[in-house]
Amino acid sequence: MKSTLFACLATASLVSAHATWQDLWINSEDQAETCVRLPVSNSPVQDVTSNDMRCNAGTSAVSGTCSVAAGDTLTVEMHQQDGDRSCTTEAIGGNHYGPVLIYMSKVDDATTADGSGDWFKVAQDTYNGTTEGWGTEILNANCGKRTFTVPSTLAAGDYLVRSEAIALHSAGSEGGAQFYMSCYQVKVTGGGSATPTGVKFPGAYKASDPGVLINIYSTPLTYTAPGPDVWSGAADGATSAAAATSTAASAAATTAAASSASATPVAASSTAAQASTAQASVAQANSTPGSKACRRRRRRDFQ
Ligand SMILES: [Cu+2]
Repeated sequence: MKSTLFACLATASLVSAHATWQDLWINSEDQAETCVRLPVSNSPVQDVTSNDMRCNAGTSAVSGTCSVAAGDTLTVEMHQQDGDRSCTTEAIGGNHYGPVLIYMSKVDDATTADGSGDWFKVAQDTYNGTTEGWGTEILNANCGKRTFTVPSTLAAGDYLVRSEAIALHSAGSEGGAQFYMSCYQVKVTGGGSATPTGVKFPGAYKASDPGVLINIYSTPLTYTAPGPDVWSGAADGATSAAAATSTAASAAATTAAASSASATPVAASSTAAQASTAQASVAQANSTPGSKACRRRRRRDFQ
């Protein structure tokens, strides 16, 4: 017990909270901030009816667009402070538990688009009831990085990529959920003819959605992420089926997850690999001394 308490206190002293999606990788190539609409602060959006739900508050289009081939991977990267990409600092503060979701929206010109079009979901890490692991914990275990595959059948053209983390530590009352998102400007090359339909921001989420208004400290906990399902044409569209991995696959994924804590993101080449990597990362996050035991104790300590 004594060591658990110590671990909790040690963790608490490191927690500082808010964060910003700020970097992008194309496959294993670091684009840093060249095509992100960088939020003006690391504070969250909390009004789901606001236009700020599209690409964060006070952001505007930038000149850079990152080019990626359909079927290749993008990695979005979050950190607490702009420019601090250290893997020794949690990507998003320790008690900011919640899902990580990634959307795309086809636009005429990524350097001018306002985000008012249709958004479809291409990836998400929500909550794993078996390991009691959240998407934000997977993110922290991977140095703020989340890799996803640009759907190979997607029509070529300009897109906005919207990465989002939702912190639910204070979501037990309406308006308490914290939304952290950034838009990246990309141009997809190759691909097919798919133009998935989607949802609008604002509009996709309601303050009363079960994935937005929720006491995450209640047990047993089940969780349904807000917004649509992951588009079936996306590599992540079958994540739940792929989650049942063999011991061998999990062991391999653990190695991959461990290496992803360094500078190069994991280039998941298949749905199964990505899902098992996520599983391994959750296990890794939850193996931190006292992490699960601390969670309930920490819950009122931070905003
Ligand atoms: Cu916060």
